[in-house]
Amino acid sequence: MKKIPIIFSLIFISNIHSQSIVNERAKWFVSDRFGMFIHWGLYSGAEGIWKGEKVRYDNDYAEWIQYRNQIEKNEYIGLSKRLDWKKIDPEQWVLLAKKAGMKYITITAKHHDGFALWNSKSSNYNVYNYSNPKRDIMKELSEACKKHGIKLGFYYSHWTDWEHQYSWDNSKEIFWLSSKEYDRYWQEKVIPQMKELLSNYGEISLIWFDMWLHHDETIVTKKQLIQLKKLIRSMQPNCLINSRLGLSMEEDADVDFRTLGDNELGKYKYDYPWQTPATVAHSWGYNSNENKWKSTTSILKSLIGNVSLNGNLMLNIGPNSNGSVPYEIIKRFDETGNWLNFYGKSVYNSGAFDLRNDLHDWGLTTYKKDKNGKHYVFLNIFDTNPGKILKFTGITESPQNVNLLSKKSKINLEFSFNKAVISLKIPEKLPDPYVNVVELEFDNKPEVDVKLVAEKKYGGRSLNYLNTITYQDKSLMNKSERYGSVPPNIEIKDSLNMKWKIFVDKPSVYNLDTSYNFQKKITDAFLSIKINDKYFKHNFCYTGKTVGEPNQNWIIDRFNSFRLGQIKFEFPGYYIIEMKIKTNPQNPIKWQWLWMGKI
Ligand code: JFZ
Repeated sequence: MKKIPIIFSLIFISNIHSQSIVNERAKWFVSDRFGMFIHWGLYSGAEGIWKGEKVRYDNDYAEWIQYRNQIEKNEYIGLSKRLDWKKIDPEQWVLLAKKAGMKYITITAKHHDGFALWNSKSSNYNVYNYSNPKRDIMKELSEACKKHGIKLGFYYSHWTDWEHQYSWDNSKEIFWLSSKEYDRYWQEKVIPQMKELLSNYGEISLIWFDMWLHHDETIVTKKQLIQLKKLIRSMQPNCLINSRLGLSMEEDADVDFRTLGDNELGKYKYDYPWQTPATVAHSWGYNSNENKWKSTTSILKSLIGNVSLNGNLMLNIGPNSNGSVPYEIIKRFDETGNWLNFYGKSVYNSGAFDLRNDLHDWGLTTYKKDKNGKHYVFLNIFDTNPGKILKFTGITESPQNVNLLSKKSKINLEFSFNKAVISLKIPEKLPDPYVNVVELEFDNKPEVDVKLVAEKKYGGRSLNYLNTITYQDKSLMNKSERYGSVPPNIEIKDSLNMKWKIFVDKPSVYNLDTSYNFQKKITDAFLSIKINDKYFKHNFCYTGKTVGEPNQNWIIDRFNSFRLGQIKFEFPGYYIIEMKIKTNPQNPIKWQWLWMGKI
């Protein structure tokens, strides 16, 4: 029998890579960028509390309350009486999505509890039988979506179902199922219900499955998954399927977009469509115990951050027992929608630009070519000094126009261009309290130099293992440890050469510092730097130990900064910084960065 890990925190997604190009089907998806997730069902009646007790377990997802608090089915179904059928109004959810600037909705048509939110002919365990008056929530929602021009998708928990006798109920490690029994669940519930969802609710834009393991590690078979996929393709050929279907790329590359982990924002640029499912607090279903809300700025940063890497954001609401959404969410959604009203061109139909997305510390860039053939690079500014100069490094031709977007009209910005740096004068008063957007307009797609290391907001450059000229194998980097008290570093056991390229736009003087950890008291390990014809040499010194967390017995190797000297650039231009580190396997060095601090 296949073994299934049961502990939630140990679960991670099988990294299913979807298609490597955007197919016709997914064109709308990569243009829309922002969607709404809705978790609502019987669990919403509990609101995160059962018999006076909070939802159990550290990962206290409120929609898991039946499983976590061990609620019997006959008691759990009683929650349908707590749901306030007079007040519940799915159209309100659609209007909220619209107001927030979201273009599509995915709702939990059936979550793990197995309860269908529509009038299902294949299972009595559905909302039509347990609402008063009888309701088909999916019908109402699909009509409201149609009315307001929002695309609709269904979340369907295929692998897990806590209701059906022969389904996977997350406790079956104790009472195993035979594959034959499981297939009964599949053929009696999953397939017929999927047929209903694809027949009776108009056009369905996507089906969102939720299996976070590869099928090899579950009771589900490849055959069953392919049956499901074929059914969708035959009934609604335009409907997208996400990667949590549970097949791997090698077996079947035909999934439409990749789903990252819950609240896992993008780190890398992908060419294929992908999406982060995210919450505003923590739970997906309504949880009355929660009060840590992400700010509007952080929501916008998550959205823009994903778009800057060709990804989408799907942000969740968990309406409560009367179908209403917490004020804190409404407020943030209003603010987000309001922002998108004015600055949405940086998000909708935009994607990654050709430069590294972490190049600048003032914000992130997005890019689009518009209908008229103009090219726009959007500078989404999170952090800048009003009245000061903001520098954009990496584009090697001058924009035709530079505008600061605002609610009234565009503000033409003064700028200067010098070979690879565009300098903008940021006004004293910025138009937006969250994220300001500057658009650089070009007639052609601008040429870039991807190798340059940009200046930080306060001047200076951090040269490290990841922003060298030559490709570096990222996997060799040691990640930060112990809550970041040990910073990311590269361990050098023999020798390593690195090279960086910078552009200096004005004559200037820099201090050169380097940071590392070295635990030996010898002198045959050294570093040398060459810039033009100037050399800097440094013998690695013993950096010793430090306490990682005050008043705790937590002693770590120390990373310390050392001054190497000063370098003067008399002329503007491109410069190469070359660094050599030499040591031997007995004396490894953990090297962190070279800092060029502007004086
Ligand atoms: C799943 C559900 O269990 C949860 O209730 C919610 O619907 C969420 C959107 O999806 O939870 C997951 C799924 C995948 C991971 C973590 C939680 N994962 O891959 O890390």
